[in-house]
Amino acid sequence: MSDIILHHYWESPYAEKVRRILGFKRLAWRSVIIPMIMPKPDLTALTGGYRKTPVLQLGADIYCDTDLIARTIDRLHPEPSLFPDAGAPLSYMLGAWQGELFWLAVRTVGASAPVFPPGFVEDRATMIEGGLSIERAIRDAPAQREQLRAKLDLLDTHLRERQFVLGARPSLADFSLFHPVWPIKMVPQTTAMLEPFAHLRAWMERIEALGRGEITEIDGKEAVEVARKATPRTEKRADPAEPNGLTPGDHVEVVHDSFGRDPVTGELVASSVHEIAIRRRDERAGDVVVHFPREHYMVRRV
Ligand SMILES: N[C@@H](CCC(=O)N[C@@H](CS)C(=O)NCC(=O)O)C(=O)O
Repeated sequence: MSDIILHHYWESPYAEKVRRILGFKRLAWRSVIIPMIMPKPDLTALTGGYRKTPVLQLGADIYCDTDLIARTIDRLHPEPSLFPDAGAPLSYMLGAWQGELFWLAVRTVGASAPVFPPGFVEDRATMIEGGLSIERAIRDAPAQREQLRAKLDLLDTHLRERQFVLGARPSLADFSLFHPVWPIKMVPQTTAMLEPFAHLRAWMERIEALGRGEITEIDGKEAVEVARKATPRTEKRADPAEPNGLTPGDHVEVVHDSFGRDPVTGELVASSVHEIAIRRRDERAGDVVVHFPREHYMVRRV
């Protein structure tokens, strides 16, 4: 089995979701710190254009998006399960709420403290269709703080009766809902927002107690070299029920349906109801297979 390499930066909430999953599974992993803003030359050599954080690398197989990263880690390291009590569908359904919580938290933290480095806002503006208006962000900040409080209250009330989001054991739902609250706790100017929510705070401590696994640092060039020396492990697999009739060998483009719409193109290798894998060749990384989830991604023949 290939070593786990996670491409991330420490401030990224979505990366924190995966770091905590790796802690929950007590896994050893290699950490590659990627830049917070573009360009990210080592990362995009592997992904073919996807620039978001985090990305999981297993040899020459590259996994984009935390939904698929979680599924992949759980498939390779099934114990303890991320999906106890058949909780996978509900965990994924809560993903949309995770996204709402994430945006409210990021905007509230950003409006409360100087957390964004130079060039950050301009960089993120390129990822949003129609750009990003600072005036609008400032105007909406008070209302978003209230919306955020309402969400935190729902989570706190839910956790009054339970140790974890789906019951007695941690599941993907916990990691999905933990990471957007984490920056609110970490940034001193917003920590007090969590004060009224004792159940939520106790739940966060239970997740933090899981740690982040055993970490070794490597640099991006080394990770590209790992891919170049490896052979992708993904076998050709057609999905007989593929709604648009896509089959292995087709040239396709995969793009997220909203934030960060950088397309990745390649030859379809395998697809199923929850995953699509495309092969591409990179000057530096060699032959790689890049994997995406199906939910929230658009796949088109090119
Ligand atoms: N749906 C994606 C969302 C990831 C995401 O939006 N991550 C943020 C960082 S927390 C990001 O990519 N920001 C832009 C960047 O890092 O370049 C996932 O689940 O992985």
